[in-house]
Formats: sequence, structure tokens, C-alpha cells
Amino acid sequence: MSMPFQYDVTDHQDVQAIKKAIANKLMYAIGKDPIAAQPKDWLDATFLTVRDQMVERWMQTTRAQYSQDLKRVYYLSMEFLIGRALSNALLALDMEDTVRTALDEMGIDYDDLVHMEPDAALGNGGLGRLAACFLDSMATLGIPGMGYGIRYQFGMFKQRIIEGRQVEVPDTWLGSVNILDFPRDEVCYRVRFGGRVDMDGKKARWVDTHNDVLAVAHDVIIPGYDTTATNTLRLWTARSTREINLSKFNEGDYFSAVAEKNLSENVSRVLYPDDSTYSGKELRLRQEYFFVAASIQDILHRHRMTHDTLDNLADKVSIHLNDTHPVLAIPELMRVLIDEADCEWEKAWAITSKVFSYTNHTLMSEALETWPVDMFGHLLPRHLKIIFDINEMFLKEVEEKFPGDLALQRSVSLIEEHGERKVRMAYLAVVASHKVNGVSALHSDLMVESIFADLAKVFPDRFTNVTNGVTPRRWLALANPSLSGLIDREIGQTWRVRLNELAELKSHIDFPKFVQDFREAKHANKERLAKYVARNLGGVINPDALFDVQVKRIHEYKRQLLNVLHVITRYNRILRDPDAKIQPRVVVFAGKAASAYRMAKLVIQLINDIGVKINNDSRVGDKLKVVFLPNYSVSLAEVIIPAADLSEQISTAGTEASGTGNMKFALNGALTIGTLDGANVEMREAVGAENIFIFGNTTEQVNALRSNGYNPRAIYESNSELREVLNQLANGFFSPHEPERYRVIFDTLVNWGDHYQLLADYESYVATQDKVDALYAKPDEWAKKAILNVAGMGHFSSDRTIAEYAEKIWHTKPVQL
Ligand code: 26W
Repeated sequence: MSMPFQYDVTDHQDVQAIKKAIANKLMYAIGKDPIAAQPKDWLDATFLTVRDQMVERWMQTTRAQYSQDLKRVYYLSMEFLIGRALSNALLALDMEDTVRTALDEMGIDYDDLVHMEPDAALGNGGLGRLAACFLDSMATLGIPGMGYGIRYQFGMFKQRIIEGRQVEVPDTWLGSVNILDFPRDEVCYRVRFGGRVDMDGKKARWVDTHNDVLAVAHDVIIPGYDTTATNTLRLWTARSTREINLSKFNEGDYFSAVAEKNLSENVSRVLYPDDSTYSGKELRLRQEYFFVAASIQDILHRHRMTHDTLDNLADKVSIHLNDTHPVLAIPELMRVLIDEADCEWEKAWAITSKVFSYTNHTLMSEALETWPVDMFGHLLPRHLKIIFDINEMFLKEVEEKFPGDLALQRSVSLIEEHGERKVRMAYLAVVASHKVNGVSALHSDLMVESIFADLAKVFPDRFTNVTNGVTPRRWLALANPSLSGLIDREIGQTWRVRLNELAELKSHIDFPKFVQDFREAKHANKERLAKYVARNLGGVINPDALFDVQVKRIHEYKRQLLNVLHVITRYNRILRDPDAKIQPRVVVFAGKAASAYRMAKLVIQLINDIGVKINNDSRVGDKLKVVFLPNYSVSLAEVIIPAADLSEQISTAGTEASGTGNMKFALNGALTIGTLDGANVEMREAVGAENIFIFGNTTEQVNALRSNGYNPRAIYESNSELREVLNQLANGFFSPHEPERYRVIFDTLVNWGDHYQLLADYESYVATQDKVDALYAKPDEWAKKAILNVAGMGHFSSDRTIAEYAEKIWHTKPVQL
């Protein structure tokens, strides 16, 4: 017998050992003398030291997963909005104190170092951040789960504000630290495009493809919190099949030799920065196929390492589709099973339709992916044929269940036939998945009443709800040390993995000392944000004012404009009656607009313009300040959210699928002002209706207005305060150098139908804001309600969400370690 390998394992909580490890990394891996090392070198050395600690756990988990032959979940997502990795890893491994002391003894400031790390911003917003929270929870629960995505060279753009306007700057995150990942050059698959389908009798062959590209794996380690369990996020990078075209190179055409390589590698170049309108660009379709084709090959390869058949695939593999973006995995798995593994169609379908499940994240028709049949057929001819075949089989099934109902067949067909023919990706996802879920109770109900109403007739048992959640590790323990330290002293530390324990805080509202400490924790976070504002914007904000915060993507349905209407209303009130007592407020906005979304960009400009006017008006002083913080990101959210008193969740009822920011705010002790939309509905139940500010029309009322005729102009004419605000927008009050700048906003709201019904909710919103002021004037009462919000958030942990997925949808069990 050979000797087992010997590893030199460093004790992760031994300060001297960690110091030595960091010094060794600095010298042998980075190649720097401590005297000459730059801050970034120290960061890299620390990263490598921490990574070593994770690798051991990672291998242990991987070995256990194989030996226990557990069912695996593959979470396919075009987006993973991870944020910073180092501080999160140190929290998971319980190494923060050790590393802090070790660095301190070497003369390096821990906090400075941690804040140097750029965010991994491989996502747009809610959907991408949800995927990151899910990875954290899957690892923490020991679910054998793996994420698959794209390693974009350029992630979400950086937002600069120049003269009040958004300017997009490329995000070159890979230029700096290479987080915790391992390049896997040997894990490499060919992905084919184009060509045609040859029929050899009944057997189809996909041939003559061109512009093929290689997908190379990068593995990111995902540590679970306080457990050995560690999962993997595998991200694909495109590499040209030929490094450069040698014949062209030899002919002296150096430029086109390199250009060809660049073109094929473009597929993983950049994240599409649009999270609301689907754009139908061919490169996007290429990206989608690229990452699912590589992932399916990889999944099957892994299965075959321990099984000699694909017959049991559905017992061992669950593939989850994060929205429709990875839906091509369905025809791709069918193709591999039929064309390459010689499965019969029926058997291939039986396997495929057991393997997949799908989450819908939006009801908005403009966001639903449909691909023109022509474009699709050019890029993926074999897949188009498979989709047609699935459709034929499916429509037969519909005919059997509902004989002669041609209208139903037309309505559920995978191919949209009116106008240009298009493939409906969401329908394909529903037809091929064994479960389809929405992301909040309301959203899941609306989903089967609206976009999938007819499909739900055919598959009544397929649809379900799994309400979103957020990871309490990043969103409370990491982001809010003041509050989490206080909670630890009060109820212990295990809320990090059993968030329901926060309910114990309910009875503590009767302890004046605790209420006082809670208020002080909030105040400390507000001071932290005020410092950030002073440093980055130069403005002074008063931490004693009420911090009223709306941070999220800028979109008309989220109604940042309604917030603006209220801010201007306040401003006018202050000017009208300068001596009236009014609750001082700081209204904070942050968020990115899709680069082609004119209205969203105009809203950003408006917020900045009213900020200039109000913040410089000496009659206003501390009573009102408006701040737009540039470049909203995961790490900025970690500073903003803990500092909020009031969380704005004010979308038109029926439009926000769930929201997850709403949960993060309440978890950090903010009160919500919101509509009965998305998860706000369930949050109201969890915290009690008396501890949340709900206003505005319900989904039913919104729909009734839409169908019975909604007249925003009548509201404009009847409400004088509102009229004043809207007139100021129309007449250039906030843009004197360009008086027409905001006319289009006035027209959209007053003359063009006000699609998101801002004016319908204005009065109720402003009246509710007045109630907010009144409560804030009683600091202890406010604090008690805020505590009850924290205490009520147990349900909104992504651990609960993932446990529900595992039980109801994936049927997976945790690994035993
Ligand atoms: C094809 C363009 C595109 C890209 C992304 C359309 C739509 C999307 C996403 C579905 C947008 C998104 O992030 N949706 C959000 O998902 C969150 C997680 O479930 C929810 O909490 C938010 O309410 C929902 O807007």
C-alpha cells in the first residue's frame, strides 16, 4: 500500500500560523517582498491563504457527494450577482478575528483591505442576487448543488453621474483580483453553432456547423456557513477553437486572423445590462446556448463517471432554470439523448421532463423571451426541429384533453404565429418542466391567472409558489455588525442559520435598554452612511434625520417617480410654510438604468436636478435633502440598507414579482412603506399590519382602473398639491436652462395614460408619508415597530426558500459529513 498524501494543514484560528501563511503566499505565490508589497498584493496573499482553507473542505464535500451518490441540483443562471467574496468567506469559516489580528500584526488594516476587493457583478439586479443568495444557502444546508453561468469579461457596467446624467463605464473586474476561483483549462467543451440538419432515415444529424467555440471552466468555491459543506459555481469562458487563424496569419493578414478569434470569444465578453426588456439580439441567443451546451455536456460527463447509463438521470440530476434564459438546455438535453446517446424520443422526453424545473421572475410581457424562428433556425437548426417536434407532441396532448379546442391550441403553442413567427421560451419551459414556480404568493397566483392561464388548464398540478428569501449571513451578519452584535448578545448567534429565532426578539421590545441599544445601532449605521456620502459626494447629511431610502433598478413600474412627486410635495410645503414643524428627512436613491431606457435615465437626471435645487435652498436647510448615490452595487447596498429608517417598496400592485430588497431592509430594522405587491403582502402578514405602512390600490383595483377607464388628468385637475408638482415638471422649475427637459414626464403622467398609475396612488402615498412622520416623532414607538420587523423576518431567509425547493421540487437530500 502506498503512503497517503501528507498535507500541511494550517490551523485556521491560529494567528501565528495564518500570519506565516500570508507571508508565504506573498513571497512564493505573488513574488513580493513584504517591504515592496502593495495593498493589492496583501489582498491577493490573504485571498490565497483563505482559499487554501476552503479547498480542504471543498474536496471533503466533493468526495462525500460522490460516495453517497446523492441527487445533485444544477442551478442554471445567466446571472450571479455575488459581490465581494473575501469577507463572506471569512465569515463562513469563522476566521475574521484571526485574519484581522494577523494582518494587524503585519501592519495592514483589515477593513481597508477587504474594501479593496471589487464586486463580482455578474448580474443586473434581483434575479442575479437571488442566485447568489441561493448558492450561499445551498452550501450552508449541505445540498449538493452547483451553479452554472458565464464568466463575463465585463460585468454590470459602472455608473457614473456626470452633470446629473448616468454615464456607463465598462466594469473590468477581472483586471484586478481573481477572487476565489480556479481556472480549469482541462474542463473544456466544444459548442457548435449554425450548420444544418441532415436526415439519415429517421435519424437526424447536425452537421457543417461553423463559428464553433470552446467553453473553458472556471470554478468558484462557495463555502457554506459554519459547515464543512462547500459547493461550486462553475463559470464558462469562451475560447476560440483555433488560437488564431494560422493561414491568414501566414498570408500576412494579421488583423483578420486575430479578429476571427475575438469574434468567437465575444460570446462571454459582456453581460447584457437590461433586466426588463428582452432585446432579441443574436449574440444574446448565442450566450444562452453557449453556457447551457457546455453545462449539459459537463452534467452528463459527471453522471457518466459514476453511472454507466443515462436511464437513471432524473433520479440523480435536477436542473433548475433561473427564468427562461437557460431554457435552451431543454432541447439541448433532448438532442444529446436522441442524436448522441441513441435514445428513443419517448424515453428522451420522459427523462428530460423529469429533470427540469423552472422559476418565473416577471409577468411583464416586454420581458418575456421570444426568438424569431428565422434567427433561431440559422443559429440552432437542430434545436428548432426538436422544439417543433415537442410542440407537435404537446399539441396532440392538448387535443386529447380538450378535443376540438383550436383556440386553446393556438394560445398554448410553443410557436407564436401572428406576425413574424417566434419561439415562446417561457412556454417551452412550462411544457418541459415538472414544476414551475413564481417567487411570491401573489406573483404565483397572478402567473396562473395571466401569462400561463391557458397552460395551467393543461397542467393544473405543475404550478406552485416558492417565496424568495435572502441570506442572513451577508445581509445581516456581514452588512450590519452593530445590529448583529446586539442580537447576538440578546438571543445568541444561531439565528444566522435558523433565522426564525429572531422571533425571540418580539418580547424584548419591553426592555428599554434593548430598545435604546437598537436605536444606537441604527444611528451608528446612519453615521457610517453619512460618512460615505461626505467622502464620495461631498454633501453633508444629518444622521438624526429620517433616512428614507429607495435603492433598486430604475424602472417605471418600480415608480421612483412617485417617490419624486412626494419629495417635491414636501419641498413645496416647506416653502409655503417655512416655520411649520416638519420631520427632517434625507431621501436616498440609488440604482442603474438600462443603457437604452430613456425614461429611466431621465428619472435619474430628475432626481439629481431636484437634489441640486433642494439641497442648495437655504430656506430648506436640514429639513429635506435628496441624495442620489452613484453606482449601486452589492457592496454599496451593504452600506445603505443598514442605515435606512424607511424602505420604499412602492411598485404598482401586480408588477413586482417579489422584491428581495424589501426583505433586506426589514431584516435591518427599517419600516416599509409599500403597496400590496410582491412579497410585501407576505411581509405584512409576518410583521403585523400595524408595523408596516401599506398604501395605494390593490392589484384588483389597478386592473379595474385599466379596464374601466382610468383618467389621470381628472386627478391632476382635482388635487391642487399634485397639480403644482406636475406643473413644476412641465414648466422647467427644476431645469431652468432646459425648461422642456421634463415635459415628457408630465405628458406621460397626465396626458398619455399614466400606465403605472402614479397619480391614482399619489394621495394615499402622501397621506401615508405623513403618518410615517408622525410615528418617527415618537422614537421609542418607531424603534419597537422596527424591532418587530426584524423579529418577523425569519420566514424570509433564503435557507427556508432553498429547503422548500429541495423538498417540493428537487427532491434532494443534504450531504452527510
Ligand atoms: C431578457 C431580459 C431580462 C433579463 C432579466 C428580463 C427579465 C430579467 C429578470 C427576470 C428581471 C429580474 O431580476 N426580476 C426580479 O427577480 C427577483 C428575484 O425573483 C424578484 O424579486 C423581482 O421582483 C423581479 O423583478
